[in-house]
Amino acid sequence: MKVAVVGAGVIGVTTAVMIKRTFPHLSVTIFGEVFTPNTTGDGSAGLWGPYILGDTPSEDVLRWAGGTHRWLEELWRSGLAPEAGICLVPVYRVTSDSKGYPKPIWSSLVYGCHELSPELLKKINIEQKSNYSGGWHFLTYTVEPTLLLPWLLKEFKTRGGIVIKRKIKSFEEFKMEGYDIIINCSGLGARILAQDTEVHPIRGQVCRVDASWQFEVHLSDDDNGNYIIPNMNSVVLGGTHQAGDYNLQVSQEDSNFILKGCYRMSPALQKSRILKEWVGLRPGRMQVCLKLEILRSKNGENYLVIHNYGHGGSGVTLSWGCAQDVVKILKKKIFAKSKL
Ligand SMILES: Cc1cc2nc3c(=O)[nH]c(=O)nc-3n(C[C@H](O)[C@H](O)[C@H](O)COP(=O)(O)OP(=O)(O)OC[C@H]3O[C@@H](n4cnc5c(N)ncnc54)[C@H](O)[C@@H]3O)c2cc1C
Ligand SMILES: *[C@@H]1O[C@H](CO)[C@@H](O)[C@H](O)[C@H]1NC(C)=O
Ligand SMILES: *[C@@H]1O[C@H](CO)[C@@H](O)[C@H](O)[C@H]1NC(C)=O
Ligand SMILES: CC(=O)N[C@H]1CO[C@H](CO)[C@@H](O)[C@@H]1O
Repeated sequence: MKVAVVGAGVIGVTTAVMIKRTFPHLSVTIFGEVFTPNTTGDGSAGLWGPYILGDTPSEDVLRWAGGTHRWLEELWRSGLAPEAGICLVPVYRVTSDSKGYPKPIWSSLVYGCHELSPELLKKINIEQKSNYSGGWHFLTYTVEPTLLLPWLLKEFKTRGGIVIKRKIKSFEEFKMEGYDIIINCSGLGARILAQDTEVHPIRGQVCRVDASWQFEVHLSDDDNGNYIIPNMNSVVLGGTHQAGDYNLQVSQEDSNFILKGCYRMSPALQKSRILKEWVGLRPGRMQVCLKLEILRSKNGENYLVIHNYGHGGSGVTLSWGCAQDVVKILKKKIFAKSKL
């Protein structure tokens, strides 16, 4: 059996590793046009947290995000954090919404999640010149895709996985090359490749600075909110989320918004050095698409596709949990009926 994984972003790579680990004798090949350090995840801070997921059902979000959280915990605890780029960080997640911030559905997945007291909220509002109506404090992980992806690709290759840099024009190519199963992890590329016009770009611009003293995450869920997310060797300041915008150039207007907002939240950041500005296009969708589909090729043969795309602002957060579901589909629906 030959499996083709389309996509070398955080979704494709985690899925491919998971398949190779579970079914060591399968031939698994990753096809990608873009590889790390140039994928959508590479510019992100990789903070764990459901964000911009349309109306993806809560039980799916919890299962996928929970699977990833437990995986990060395992890696962190077993001392693999430096290679895989994982940090355990304290997070303040706040809102200015007049309804306040109801208890997040994912609160039991993170560590020590508790609501900010009115006193603390008041202090933060004075310090940050803000008007937050509610928020939560907890600990969770960041996992930097620029470190995670090379580390996972190395494991994939060590286990005999094949990696090919190539643009796929049509899924029919795979049938011709003798692949039995295609896993569709093409992110925004699914718009063209899978003719799914529901997938659309949600542009995000961020700025990386050198601020070794900044350990806390501050994240505002407001529409015009900013965020500060420390990674191992730099701190990510954000950010924008512009739906339908394909512009990959750094915009001066966005830079001003990011720096002004983050300097207001944490004035000490004015002393930090700007390392890099970056733009990425999140694969937005009303719901994450993760399902098996049997398609018919031009010459009338059936072939199997498992879709795994459209992870919006949470691709890193959902990656491992989604990969687990792809493997579940392979086990139950495909390999149960055929001899490997
Ligand atoms: C500014 C910003 C900050 C973010 N912060 C976070 C965060 O803190 N936490 C979090 O969880 N998420 C975050 N995200 C979201 C996260 O980055 C994305 O959800 C995730 O990277 C999507 O991964 P992906 O693998 O689906 O897509 P991509 O990384 O875009 O990968 C798609 C892959 O498919 C390949 N492909 C597509 N079409 C074809 C084709 N026709 N032929 C061959 N290959 C093809 C591409 O070349 C690429 O390899 C952030 C995003 C942005 C922009
Ligand atoms: C990433 O992009 C840069 C700039 O376009 C390019 O030089 C580099 O080869 C790319 N890296 C990979 C691994 O494709
Ligand atoms: C803060 O929010 C409250 C309640 O939503 C509102 O009445 C007030 O005007 C806001 N203050 C500022 C400074 O924006
Ligand atoms: C060939 C292929 O995989 N196409 C499918 C990708 O996903 C979308 C959305 O589910 C389908 O409509 C395509 O047929």
